[in-house]
Amino acid sequence: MPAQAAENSATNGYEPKWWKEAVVYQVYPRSFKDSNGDGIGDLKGITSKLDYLKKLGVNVIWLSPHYDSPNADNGYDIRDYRKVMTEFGTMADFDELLKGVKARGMRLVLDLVVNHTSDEHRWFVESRKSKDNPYRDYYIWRPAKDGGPPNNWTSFFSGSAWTLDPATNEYYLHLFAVKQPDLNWDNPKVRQEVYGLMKFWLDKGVDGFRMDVIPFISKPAGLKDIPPEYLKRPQYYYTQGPHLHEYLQEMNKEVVSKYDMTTIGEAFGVTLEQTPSLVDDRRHELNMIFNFDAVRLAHPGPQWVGWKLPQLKAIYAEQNDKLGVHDWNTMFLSNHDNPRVVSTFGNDSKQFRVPSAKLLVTMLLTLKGTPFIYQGDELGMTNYPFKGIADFDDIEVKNAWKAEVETGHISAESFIANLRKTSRDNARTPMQWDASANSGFTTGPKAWLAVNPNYREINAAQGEKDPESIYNYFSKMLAFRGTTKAFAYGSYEDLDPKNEKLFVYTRTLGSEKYLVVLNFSDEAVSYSLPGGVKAGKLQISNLGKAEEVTNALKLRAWEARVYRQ
Ligand code: TEU
Ligand code: CA
Repeated sequence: MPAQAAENSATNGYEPKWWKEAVVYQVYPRSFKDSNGDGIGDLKGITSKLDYLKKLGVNVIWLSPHYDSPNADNGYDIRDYRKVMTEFGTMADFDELLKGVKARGMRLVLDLVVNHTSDEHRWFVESRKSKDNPYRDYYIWRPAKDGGPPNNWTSFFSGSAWTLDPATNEYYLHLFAVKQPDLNWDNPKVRQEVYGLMKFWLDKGVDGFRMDVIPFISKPAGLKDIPPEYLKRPQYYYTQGPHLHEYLQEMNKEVVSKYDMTTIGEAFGVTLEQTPSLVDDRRHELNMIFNFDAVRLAHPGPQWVGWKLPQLKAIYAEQNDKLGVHDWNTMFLSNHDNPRVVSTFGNDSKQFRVPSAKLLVTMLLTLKGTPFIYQGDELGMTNYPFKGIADFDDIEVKNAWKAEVETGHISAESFIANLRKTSRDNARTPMQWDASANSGFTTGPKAWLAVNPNYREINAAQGEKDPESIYNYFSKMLAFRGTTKAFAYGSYEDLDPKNEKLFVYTRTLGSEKYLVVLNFSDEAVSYSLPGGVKAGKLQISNLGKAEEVTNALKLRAWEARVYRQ
């Protein structure tokens, strides 16, 4: 046996790493906690809630962008990478937050948004001035073609990905909003700027980066038209740039390899087949990526299509098959770009919200891959009852309204009905801290986005007080996972992939074997474990004590159990 493999026999061949054993909690600063009553969450607000996060039991905090920004896309349009967004506070507030995170033995991961900047970034302000400006080549400029945009590329926020700039009468590329011009990574100066700003934050002591749409940094050669088969899902085309791996390896050599840090690529448009090319640890590119197959199962495109349990299981089985000991996976079903996890994959009715939210975290923390929890999931926060276009803030929604509803392609009713299930704003409503006005999120008269009206029942104060709450169950599950290496490194086997109601799987590390049984339905289910498997000793159940069993289980609606075999 090679030395390395022998060394890693206790971890099933995986090289042990802190980021493989951690659970990450995503904070969306604008909606987490407002400290000064202006209705906008801020860094001081986050610092004031670090004890809450520590008590919950998460190890790493990922902060969505906190940099200076005109907020065309809530901070994903950065004006100055070395400055804190004024609404969020000052650099001193950031240093205080980082200190607080470290003092509690947690880690901080920042968002690195370097596929594009804001159009108000100094580089773009210069770049658009003239064709011979020293910053011209920091972005992607092209002349018109046949009196229109240079190619057929579309923006994720509706319309062409090209905007004509009158100053020089050329088009610039923006895969997202008009105010988010794409950087030209083929320019070595741009890459050096990025490495410099990464070091700026790493030298302060942050523990890594979640990299926004990182597979888009190298554009497909020749900027040709999107081929017809990709037109509906251009993200699978935009990830085909020829230099992606070269740039990530360069970034690793110049920055990442010099720090004890983690890298998580947001890999919208990357297939599972392509994944090892980004995360195989012998390639020195990224530690792990977000694959969208599971999170977008019910809405792979803009339209809600629903989902079935065997489809979700098939995704996890395939991930398990296609990723080897040199790769690593992530597990997540929610973030700031997706609707609420309990509303999408559970059942957010009065009767089943609590058990289904608990079931979902049982699953996320016992599947293979580093779990990511989105703020408010620990309270079972739900989608928002949107009534009309005025209820939304998201630029994606506003642009789509103009493109689809105002042009008469879609009726207002069906547009809003779809958004109630799919909109990003579902996840962006303020954290529900307590039953006081504006859910205790702000002391001011108005939060930047309306609080979900269910905050009087669903809030952190309730969660911390009630021993049967979703919050306390999360905390128990997090502690369990934290002390059980089999959930990080154990092998995975789905015992009944076709079952439409139950998800039944094992995680095995050496002699340690766990059986997870999840009832994803509104009904009780009687079930005999396949192949005479015995359930073993019950470790955790989301519905309190379950009957003692050998191999015939009676599961209540949305019941989740973990056994040690
Ligand atoms: O998201 C890009 C992405 O992959 C999509 O989820 C996208 O936001 C949208 O849902 C397309 O329909 C990242 C950020 O997470 C998102 O908040 C930003 O808006 C986007 O990049 C641009 O920076
Ligand atoms: Ca504030």
